[in-house]
Amino acid sequence: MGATGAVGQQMKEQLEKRNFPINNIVFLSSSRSAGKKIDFNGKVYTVQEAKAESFEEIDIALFSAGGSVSEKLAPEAVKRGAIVIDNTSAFRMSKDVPLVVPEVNKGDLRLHKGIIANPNCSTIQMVCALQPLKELFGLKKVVVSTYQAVSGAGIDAINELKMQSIDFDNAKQAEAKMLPVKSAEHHYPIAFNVIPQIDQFADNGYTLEEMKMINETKKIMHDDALAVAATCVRLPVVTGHSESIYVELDKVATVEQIKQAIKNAPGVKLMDDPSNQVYPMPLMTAGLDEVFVGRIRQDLDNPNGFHLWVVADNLVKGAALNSVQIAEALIEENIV
Ligand code: 11C
Repeated sequence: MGATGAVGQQMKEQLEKRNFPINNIVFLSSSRSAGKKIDFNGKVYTVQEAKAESFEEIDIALFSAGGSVSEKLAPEAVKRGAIVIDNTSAFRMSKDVPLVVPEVNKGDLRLHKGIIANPNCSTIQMVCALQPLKELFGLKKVVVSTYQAVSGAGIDAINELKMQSIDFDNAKQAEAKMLPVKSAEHHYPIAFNVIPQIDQFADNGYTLEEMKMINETKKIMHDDALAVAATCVRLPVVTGHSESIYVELDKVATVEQIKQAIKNAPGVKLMDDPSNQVYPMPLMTAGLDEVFVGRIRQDLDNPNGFHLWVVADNLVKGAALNSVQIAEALIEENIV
Protein backbone atom coordinates (compact mmCIF):
# COMPACT_ATOMS: atom_id res chain seq x y z
CA MET A 1 0.00 0.00 0.00
CA GLY A 2 1.63 3.23 -1.20
CA ALA A 3 3.49 1.39 -3.94
CA THR A 4 4.34 4.45 -6.02
CA GLY A 5 5.81 6.56 -3.19
CA ALA A 6 9.51 6.94 -2.34
CA VAL A 7 9.35 4.22 0.33
CA GLY A 8 6.96 2.01 -1.68
CA GLN A 9 9.40 1.92 -4.59
CA GLN A 10 12.21 1.01 -2.24
CA MET A 11 10.07 -1.75 -0.65
CA LYS A 12 9.56 -3.28 -4.08
CA GLU A 13 13.32 -3.22 -4.70
CA GLN A 14 14.06 -4.83 -1.34
CA LEU A 15 11.53 -7.62 -1.95
CA GLU A 16 13.19 -8.31 -5.31
CA LYS A 17 16.76 -8.04 -4.05
CA ARG A 18 16.17 -10.29 -1.04
CA ASN A 19 14.18 -12.92 -2.98
CA PHE A 20 11.31 -12.59 -0.58
CA PRO A 21 9.10 -15.72 -0.92
CA ILE A 22 5.99 -14.49 -2.76
CA ASN A 23 3.15 -16.42 -4.42
CA ASN A 24 1.16 -13.37 -5.37
CA ILE A 25 1.77 -9.65 -5.00
CA VAL A 26 -0.64 -6.73 -5.37
CA PHE A 27 0.52 -3.12 -5.68
CA LEU A 28 -1.93 -0.65 -4.16
CA SER A 29 -2.18 3.12 -4.06
CA SER A 30 -4.64 5.98 -3.83
CA SER A 31 -6.91 6.63 -6.82
CA ARG A 32 -4.42 9.32 -7.95
CA SER A 33 -1.67 6.80 -8.72
CA ALA A 34 -3.85 3.82 -9.65
CA GLY A 35 -3.22 2.60 -13.19
CA LYS A 36 0.55 3.22 -13.08
CA LYS A 37 2.72 0.25 -14.10
CA ILE A 38 5.30 -1.42 -11.87
CA ASP A 39 7.89 -3.92 -13.02
CA PHE A 40 8.44 -6.57 -10.37
CA ASN A 41 10.84 -9.45 -11.00
CA GLY A 42 10.46 -9.00 -14.76
CA LYS A 43 6.65 -8.94 -14.77
CA VAL A 44 4.58 -5.78 -15.23
CA TYR A 45 1.84 -5.09 -12.67
CA THR A 46 -0.85 -2.39 -12.77
CA VAL A 47 -1.20 -0.43 -9.53
CA GLN A 48 -4.72 -0.80 -8.13
CA GLU A 49 -6.74 1.65 -6.08
CA ALA A 50 -6.76 0.38 -2.49
CA LYS A 51 -10.08 -0.64 -0.99
CA ALA A 52 -10.93 -2.74 2.05
CA GLU A 53 -11.53 -5.75 -0.22
CA SER A 54 -8.03 -5.43 -1.71
CA PHE A 55 -6.71 -7.25 1.35
CA GLU A 56 -8.70 -10.49 0.92
CA GLU A 57 -6.25 -13.44 0.76
CA ILE A 58 -3.27 -11.28 1.70
CA ASP A 59 -0.84 -12.67 4.34
CA ILE A 60 1.40 -9.64 4.78
CA ALA A 61 0.47 -6.05 3.92
CA LEU A 62 3.24 -3.45 3.80
CA PHE A 63 1.77 0.03 4.33
CA SER A 64 3.52 3.29 3.48
CA ALA A 65 0.89 5.71 2.23
CA GLY A 66 0.54 8.12 5.15
CA GLY A 67 -1.03 7.88 8.57
CA SER A 68 -4.64 8.58 7.59
CA VAL A 69 -4.60 5.80 4.96
CA SER A 70 -3.17 3.38 7.52
CA GLU A 71 -5.78 4.38 10.09
CA LYS A 72 -8.54 3.66 7.60
CA LEU A 73 -7.25 0.57 5.80
CA ALA A 74 -4.90 -1.26 8.20
CA PRO A 75 -7.79 -2.44 10.44
CA GLU A 76 -9.63 -3.59 7.29
CA ALA A 77 -6.60 -5.61 6.22
CA VAL A 78 -6.30 -7.16 9.70
CA LYS A 79 -10.02 -8.01 9.68
CA ARG A 80 -9.38 -9.98 6.50
CA GLY A 81 -6.54 -11.97 8.05
CA ALA A 82 -3.46 -10.00 6.96
CA ILE A 83 -0.62 -8.97 9.24
CA VAL A 84 0.04 -5.28 8.57
CA ILE A 85 3.56 -3.86 8.75
CA ASP A 86 2.89 -0.15 8.94
CA ASN A 87 5.56 2.38 8.08
CA THR A 88 3.55 5.40 9.28
CA SER A 89 3.34 6.90 12.75
CA ALA A 90 -0.38 6.03 13.08
CA PHE A 91 -0.04 3.12 15.51
CA ARG A 92 3.57 3.27 16.74
CA MET A 93 2.84 4.27 20.29
CA SER A 94 -0.32 2.13 20.70
CA LYS A 95 0.05 -0.34 23.53
CA ASP A 96 -1.09 -3.32 21.48
CA VAL A 97 1.23 -2.60 18.56
CA PRO A 98 4.83 -3.85 18.64
CA LEU A 99 7.31 -1.28 17.33
CA VAL A 100 10.12 -3.34 15.90
CA VAL A 101 13.69 -3.09 14.68
CA PRO A 102 14.66 -6.76 14.23
CA GLU A 103 18.27 -6.25 15.41
CA VAL A 104 16.94 -4.80 18.67
CA ASN A 105 13.56 -6.28 19.68
CA LYS A 106 12.55 -9.06 17.31
CA GLY A 107 10.94 -10.87 20.27
CA ASP A 108 8.18 -8.22 20.41
CA LEU A 109 6.76 -9.55 17.12
CA ARG A 110 5.09 -12.39 19.03
CA LEU A 111 2.92 -9.84 20.85
CA HIS A 112 1.28 -8.55 17.68
CA LYS A 113 -2.49 -8.32 17.32
CA GLY A 114 -2.49 -7.79 13.57
CA ILE A 115 -0.51 -4.56 13.22
CA ILE A 116 3.26 -4.21 13.61
CA ALA A 117 4.72 -0.73 13.39
CA ASN A 118 7.93 0.21 11.62
CA PRO A 119 9.66 3.03 13.55
CA ASN A 120 10.60 6.46 12.24
CA CYS A 121 13.72 6.41 10.05
CA SER A 122 15.85 8.54 12.36
CA THR A 123 14.91 6.33 15.32
CA ILE A 124 15.78 3.08 13.52
CA GLN A 125 19.37 3.98 12.73
CA MET A 126 19.95 5.37 16.22
CA VAL A 127 18.69 2.27 18.08
CA CYS A 128 20.73 -0.01 15.79
CA ALA A 129 23.88 1.82 16.90
CA LEU A 130 22.83 2.02 20.56
CA GLN A 131 21.74 -1.60 21.06
CA PRO A 132 25.25 -3.14 21.15
CA LEU A 133 26.32 -0.47 23.65
CA LYS A 134 23.25 -1.14 25.78
CA GLU A 135 23.95 -4.88 25.84
CA LEU A 136 27.56 -4.45 26.99
CA PHE A 137 27.61 -1.27 29.05
CA GLY A 138 24.01 -0.17 29.77
CA LEU A 139 22.55 3.17 28.66
CA LYS A 140 21.78 6.13 30.87
CA LYS A 141 21.30 9.11 28.56
CA VAL A 142 21.18 9.87 24.84
CA VAL A 143 21.38 13.32 23.25
CA VAL A 144 21.01 13.35 19.47
CA SER A 145 21.12 16.03 16.78
CA THR A 146 20.03 14.91 13.33
CA TYR A 147 21.02 16.04 9.84
CA GLN A 148 18.13 14.68 7.80
CA ALA A 149 17.71 14.28 4.04
CA VAL A 150 14.74 15.65 2.10
CA SER A 151 13.69 12.18 0.89
CA GLY A 152 12.27 11.69 4.40
CA ALA A 153 9.58 14.15 3.35
CA GLY A 154 8.81 12.28 0.10
CA ILE A 155 9.36 12.54 -3.63
CA ASP A 156 7.89 16.07 -3.86
CA ALA A 157 10.47 17.35 -1.38
CA ILE A 158 13.30 15.78 -3.42
CA ASN A 159 11.95 17.50 -6.53
CA GLU A 160 11.67 20.80 -4.68
CA LEU A 161 15.33 20.63 -3.57
CA LYS A 162 16.39 19.92 -7.17
CA MET A 163 14.29 22.75 -8.61
CA GLN A 164 15.44 25.22 -5.95
CA SER A 165 19.05 24.35 -6.69
CA ILE A 166 18.59 25.08 -10.41
CA ASP A 167 16.68 28.30 -9.63
CA PHE A 168 19.45 29.41 -7.27
CA ASP A 169 22.04 28.96 -10.03
CA ASN A 170 19.87 31.10 -12.28
CA ALA A 171 19.61 33.78 -9.57
CA LYS A 172 15.85 33.22 -9.37
CA GLN A 173 13.76 33.26 -6.21
CA ALA A 174 13.58 29.66 -5.02
CA GLU A 175 9.99 28.58 -4.54
CA ALA A 176 9.23 26.66 -1.33
CA LYS A 177 5.99 24.73 -0.92
CA MET A 178 6.95 21.48 0.84
CA LEU A 179 9.30 22.12 3.74
CA PRO A 180 9.51 22.16 6.67
CA VAL A 181 6.00 20.64 6.55
CA LYS A 182 3.53 20.72 3.68
CA SER A 183 0.64 21.66 5.97
CA ALA A 184 2.59 24.42 7.81
CA GLU A 185 1.78 28.11 7.50
CA HIS A 186 5.30 29.08 6.42
CA HIS A 187 7.57 27.33 3.95
CA TYR A 188 11.32 27.85 3.63
CA PRO A 189 13.76 26.93 0.85
CA ILE A 190 15.92 23.91 1.64
CA ALA A 191 18.50 24.42 -1.13
CA PHE A 192 21.63 25.99 0.39
CA ASN A 193 19.83 26.17 3.71
CA VAL A 194 19.36 24.29 7.01
CA ILE A 195 15.89 24.07 8.61
CA PRO A 196 15.67 23.24 12.32
CA GLN A 197 12.11 21.93 12.02
CA ILE A 198 10.93 18.50 10.91
CA ASP A 199 7.17 18.01 11.24
CA GLN A 200 4.90 20.26 13.31
CA PHE A 201 5.69 21.61 16.78
CA ALA A 202 4.22 19.96 19.86
CA ASP A 203 3.05 22.10 22.80
CA ASN A 204 6.32 21.44 24.67
CA GLY A 205 8.44 23.19 22.00
CA TYR A 206 9.84 19.96 20.56
CA THR A 207 8.84 18.96 17.03
CA LEU A 208 6.85 15.78 16.44
CA GLU A 209 9.94 14.26 14.77
CA GLU A 210 11.93 14.94 17.95
CA MET A 211 9.16 13.45 20.10
CA LYS A 212 9.12 10.37 17.85
CA MET A 213 12.84 9.85 18.45
CA ILE A 214 12.36 10.24 22.20
CA ASN A 215 9.25 8.08 22.66
CA GLU A 216 10.00 5.41 20.07
CA THR A 217 13.53 4.85 21.40
CA LYS A 218 12.21 4.17 24.91
CA LYS A 219 9.54 1.80 23.58
CA ILE A 220 11.86 -0.19 21.27
CA MET A 221 14.59 -0.45 23.91
CA HIS A 222 12.09 -1.30 26.68
CA ASP A 223 13.51 1.46 28.88
CA ASP A 224 11.22 4.26 30.05
CA ALA A 225 13.97 5.49 32.39
CA LEU A 226 16.40 6.15 29.53
CA ALA A 227 16.92 9.92 29.18
CA VAL A 228 16.60 10.93 25.51
CA ALA A 229 16.77 14.41 24.00
CA ALA A 230 16.62 15.17 20.27
CA THR A 231 17.04 18.13 17.92
CA CYS A 232 15.99 17.28 14.37
CA VAL A 233 17.27 19.32 11.45
CA ARG A 234 16.67 19.14 7.68
CA LEU A 235 19.60 19.57 5.27
CA PRO A 236 19.84 19.87 1.47
CA VAL A 237 20.80 16.20 1.15
CA VAL A 238 18.72 13.96 -1.13
CA THR A 239 19.02 10.67 0.75
CA GLY A 240 20.71 9.53 3.95
CA HIS A 241 20.11 10.77 7.46
CA SER A 242 23.14 11.59 9.65
CA GLU A 243 23.11 11.83 13.44
CA SER A 244 25.50 13.19 16.01
CA ILE A 245 24.81 11.12 19.12
CA TYR A 246 26.11 11.68 22.65
CA VAL A 247 25.55 8.60 24.78
CA GLU A 248 26.17 8.20 28.48
CA LEU A 249 26.76 4.59 29.52
CA ASP A 250 26.09 2.94 32.90
CA LYS A 251 29.63 1.52 32.92
CA VAL A 252 32.99 3.04 31.95
CA ALA A 253 34.25 1.84 28.56
CA THR A 254 37.07 2.59 26.14
CA VAL A 255 36.85 3.74 22.53
CA GLU A 256 38.33 0.37 21.50
CA GLN A 257 35.57 -1.49 23.35
CA ILE A 258 32.89 0.67 21.72
CA LYS A 259 34.43 0.05 18.28
CA GLN A 260 34.54 -3.69 18.94
CA ALA A 261 30.90 -3.69 20.08
CA ILE A 262 29.84 -1.91 16.86
CA LYS A 263 31.98 -4.29 14.75
CA ASN A 264 30.30 -7.35 16.26
CA ALA A 265 26.71 -6.08 16.06
CA PRO A 266 24.22 -7.08 13.36
CA GLY A 267 23.15 -4.45 10.83
CA VAL A 268 25.79 -1.88 11.79
CA LYS A 269 29.16 -1.26 10.23
CA LEU A 270 32.16 0.52 11.73
CA MET A 271 33.59 3.20 9.41
CA ASP A 272 35.99 5.01 11.66
CA ASP A 273 39.57 5.85 10.76
CA PRO A 274 40.27 9.54 11.34
CA SER A 275 43.94 9.18 10.33
CA ASN A 276 42.75 8.33 6.82
CA GLN A 277 39.71 10.65 6.89
CA VAL A 278 37.35 7.67 6.94
CA TYR A 279 33.86 8.35 8.33
CA PRO A 280 30.37 7.75 6.97
CA MET A 281 28.65 10.33 4.76
CA PRO A 282 25.22 10.12 3.13
CA LEU A 283 26.56 10.35 -0.44
CA MET A 284 28.66 7.23 0.15
CA THR A 285 26.10 5.17 2.05
CA ALA A 286 22.99 5.90 -0.06
CA GLY A 287 21.46 2.66 -1.31
CA LEU A 288 23.32 0.51 1.23
CA ASP A 289 21.62 -1.65 3.85
CA GLU A 290 23.76 -1.03 6.92
CA VAL A 291 23.82 1.64 9.59
CA PHE A 292 27.32 3.17 9.51
CA VAL A 293 29.09 4.42 12.63
CA GLY A 294 32.20 6.59 12.83
CA ARG A 295 33.87 9.48 14.68
CA ILE A 296 33.73 7.51 17.94
CA ARG A 297 35.22 9.62 20.75
CA GLN A 298 35.24 9.46 24.52
CA ASP A 299 33.80 12.59 26.10
CA LEU A 300 36.61 14.75 27.48
CA ASP A 301 34.79 15.42 30.75
CA ASN A 302 32.94 12.15 31.36
CA PRO A 303 34.59 8.69 30.94
CA ASN A 304 31.11 7.13 30.57
CA GLY A 305 30.22 9.53 27.73
CA PHE A 306 30.83 8.83 24.02
CA HIS A 307 30.18 10.74 20.81
CA LEU A 308 29.17 8.86 17.66
CA TRP A 309 28.40 9.87 14.08
CA VAL A 310 25.74 7.57 12.61
CA VAL A 311 24.61 7.55 8.96
CA ALA A 312 22.07 5.36 7.17
CA ASP A 313 19.88 5.46 4.08
CA ASN A 314 16.55 6.62 5.49
CA LEU A 315 14.57 4.97 2.69
CA VAL A 316 16.45 1.65 3.04
CA LYS A 317 17.19 0.66 6.66
CA GLY A 318 15.15 3.65 7.84
CA ALA A 319 11.99 2.41 6.13
CA ALA A 320 11.69 -0.23 3.40
CA LEU A 321 14.41 -2.65 4.45
CA ASN A 322 13.34 -2.64 8.09
CA SER A 323 9.74 -3.40 7.03
CA VAL A 324 10.88 -6.26 4.80
CA GLN A 325 13.16 -7.58 7.58
CA ILE A 326 10.12 -7.59 9.89
CA ALA A 327 8.23 -9.62 7.27
CA GLU A 328 11.19 -12.02 6.99
CA ALA A 329 11.29 -12.40 10.77
CA LEU A 330 7.56 -13.23 10.81
CA ILE A 331 8.30 -16.11 8.45
CA GLU A 332 11.46 -17.27 10.29
CA GLU A 333 9.61 -17.30 13.60
CA ASN A 334 6.58 -19.09 12.11
CA ILE A 335 4.31 -16.19 13.05
CA VAL A 336 2.82 -15.98 9.57
C1 11C B 1 11.57 12.72 7.84
N1 11C B 1 11.62 11.05 9.58
O1 11C B 1 12.76 12.51 7.62
C2 11C B 1 10.77 11.77 8.70
C3 11C B 1 9.96 10.92 7.78
O2 11C B 1 7.12 8.95 10.90
O3 11C B 1 7.68 7.64 9.31
C4 11C B 1 9.34 9.72 8.43
C5 11C B 1 8.00 9.96 8.97
C6 11C B 1 7.56 8.77 9.78
O4 11C B 1 10.96 13.67 7.38
